[in-house]
Amino acid sequence: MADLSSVFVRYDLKKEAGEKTVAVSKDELLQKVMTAVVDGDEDNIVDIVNQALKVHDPLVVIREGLVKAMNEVSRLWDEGIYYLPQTIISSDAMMAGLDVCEKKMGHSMEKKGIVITHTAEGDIHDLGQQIVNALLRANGFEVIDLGKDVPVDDVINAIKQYKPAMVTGTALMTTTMTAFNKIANRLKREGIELPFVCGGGAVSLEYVTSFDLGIWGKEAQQAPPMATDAVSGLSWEHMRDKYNG
Ligand code: B12
Repeated sequence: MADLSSVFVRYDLKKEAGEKTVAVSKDELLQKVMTAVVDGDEDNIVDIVNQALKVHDPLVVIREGLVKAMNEVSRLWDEGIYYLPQTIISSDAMMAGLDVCEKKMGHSMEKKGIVITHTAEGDIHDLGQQIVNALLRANGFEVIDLGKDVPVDDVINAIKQYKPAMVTGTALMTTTMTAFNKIANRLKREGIELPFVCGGGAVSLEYVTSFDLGIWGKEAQQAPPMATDAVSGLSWEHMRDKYNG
């Protein structure tokens, strides 16, 4: 009888195992989380994250485990070691881990205010947005998640419908980030002013501050304090001074 034991071995990863190095955490449990995401270990990520959550706060698991692991995946991609399949599997593992952390954080009963989040038209890179969603919800904000690849018109219509205190956008591609100044210009033309926090690998401080309403978000952790300021009535100009000044 033929030996089929190695039929599911992923030779692509096996071959590259020597070449990839996962960013090292001094904490064994966080290191396991990182390794599981980088290896795309979808079978075990939930258990591994649950183990880490016995010791660490969910925000620490997100920041020191999941986000660091995706930074490592980004590096592996940039260096040509990872291709689309490995990256997709790692992304899925990260999302599964994030889901566990989000459940553990729970949602506070009283909502502090509404924030609309979206990933730019034409862009399916939504991991940054998902992290932003989780952190905002954990901090008691009502998140209207418009999802990924959201047409400019849909963002404008949602802002008119829900009247949020703040809107966020995530873009990972130079071709898609241009949706942000279109949104900001449309809002200004229609007399709507609110802080529009834009983040994601493609966008820079220079780009986001080149149009009115725009505030650059470097790290997802900035989203809750920014939303707190927006709800308390801080204008987009003051927020820009505070966070991008
Ligand atoms: C993972 C990944 C994918 C995954 C996406 C899975 C998913 N669900 O998101 C998959 C495999 C599906 C994918 C597909 C593609 N990808 Co891709 N992908 C990446 C990769 C490796 C990592 C991106 C990532 O998720 N980083 C981790 C997240 C957490 O980072 P982030 O979103 O930037 O968020 C952080 C901050 O920016 C910030 N943040 C983000 N949003 C916000 C919002 C607020 C309010 C705040 C405060 C902060 C904030 O917080 C986060 C950290 O705390 C990058 C390479 C790289 N070096 O970045 C390429 C990359 C983005 N991809 C790229 C490309 C070209 C593609 C494809 C077109 C490939 C193809 N030929 O099909 C398609 C895209 C199709 C499309 N229409 O969108 C290019 C884009 C080039 C460019 N500059 O235009 C990159 C840069 C790779 C490269 N060097 O060429 N990709």
